[in-house]
Amino acid sequence: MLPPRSDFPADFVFGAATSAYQIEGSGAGGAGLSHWDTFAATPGNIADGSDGRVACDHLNRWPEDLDLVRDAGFDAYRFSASWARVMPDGVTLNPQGMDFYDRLVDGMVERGLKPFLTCHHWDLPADLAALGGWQNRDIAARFADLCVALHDRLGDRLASTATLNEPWCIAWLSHFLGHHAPGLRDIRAASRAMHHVLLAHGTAVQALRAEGAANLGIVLNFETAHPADDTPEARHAAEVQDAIYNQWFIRALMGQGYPQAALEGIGPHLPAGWQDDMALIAQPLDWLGVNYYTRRLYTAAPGLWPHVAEAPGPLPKTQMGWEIRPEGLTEFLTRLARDHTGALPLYVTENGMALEAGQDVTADARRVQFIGDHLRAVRAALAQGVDVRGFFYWSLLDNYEWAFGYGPRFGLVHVDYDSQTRTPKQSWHAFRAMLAGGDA
Ligand code: IFM
Repeated sequence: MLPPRSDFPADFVFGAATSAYQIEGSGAGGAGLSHWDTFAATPGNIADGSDGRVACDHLNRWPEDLDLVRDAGFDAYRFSASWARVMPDGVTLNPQGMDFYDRLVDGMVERGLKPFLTCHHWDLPADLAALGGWQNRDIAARFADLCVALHDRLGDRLASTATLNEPWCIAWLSHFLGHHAPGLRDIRAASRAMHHVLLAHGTAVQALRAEGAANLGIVLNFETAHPADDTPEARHAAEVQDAIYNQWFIRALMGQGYPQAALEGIGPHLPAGWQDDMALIAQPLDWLGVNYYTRRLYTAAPGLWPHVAEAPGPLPKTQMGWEIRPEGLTEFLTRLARDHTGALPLYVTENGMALEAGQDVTADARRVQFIGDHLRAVRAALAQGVDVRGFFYWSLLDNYEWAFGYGPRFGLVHVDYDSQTRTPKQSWHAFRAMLAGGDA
């Protein structure tokens, strides 16, 4: 059961979220190659050998997809712009690409949906990746140019603009753990990316403000890091993991400096003079986006820093193997307000679960339960006085789950990738009933 809409403030925003590379179809519309196209073209990187060239063909089917957002009764749609579509080489404007987002935003407005833009959700143009991507300090200026170009064309209709989605994934997951494009496992590359991604954010916010842009934020992901047992070693491992994942970005953004437990390993590899960038990184924000999915258990690993290894957890899991722990969402929302963000409005910009393909495609009662439990977790944070302004389900559609390919299905709407038929699942109907004010 989903909690009734009346449990939330009258102006609380309910939405569904997607990202460009995961749904649009990257191989059309004058787009350049992104580093996800090239990463996916390299054998062994993607579980099923797939890529995002067609994905959900949203580039052509977006009116039907926006109808699904509207018909569920959502207030808002969170989407991202593909950098390689807007600027195929990362620099030069592609009018055809920008026209697509112009039509898409018009389509949202026509349907009464608030457009929540994310300027970058991981599909870095391959030409910029070839210049070092997030390792190269110049990325900050290039990214600011992208954000300003998007604002100049779309800003008059946007309800909100986020600079980046999940900088931990852009930097650490992609340059240290090697799981995402560009697939590096290199502490120096990762450390530089950890800093430059924040520098790019700060540079972009400053440039956007100069253009008169309003309602600016950034979307961070948070994962509960618990010790796997009660040993000091496991407790230390969980603290280091928490510092890298849950504190690095928010502390820098709020002018609190990088956490010492992460600086121990990352500090020696940061670009020279990084301290001079910290004021620019800590630009005032209008809101923070919080993505929350799971908690993980950690134990000490021998060998090299960060001495952190993941241990299996006992809780029920999603298809991704992610433990389901809704109270972690309440904990993060209250912890953020208490330790970092104060009165800054928070949005849950992503929360959702994957189920396998092949299960009864639309009878996703487990997902309805998952969403209900997490909405109740948001309600608990509201009851404790945290200023949470909205909740976006990830994702509107089944889509390309990055290195996992098309196996995991997070959607409220099933997508048959052969026919591109969309079929709303039980969870979509549950949202529709709830948002219409009935029982879900
Ligand atoms: O699909 C991703 C999304 O791109 C970013 N946040 C997490 C989702 C599920 O893994």
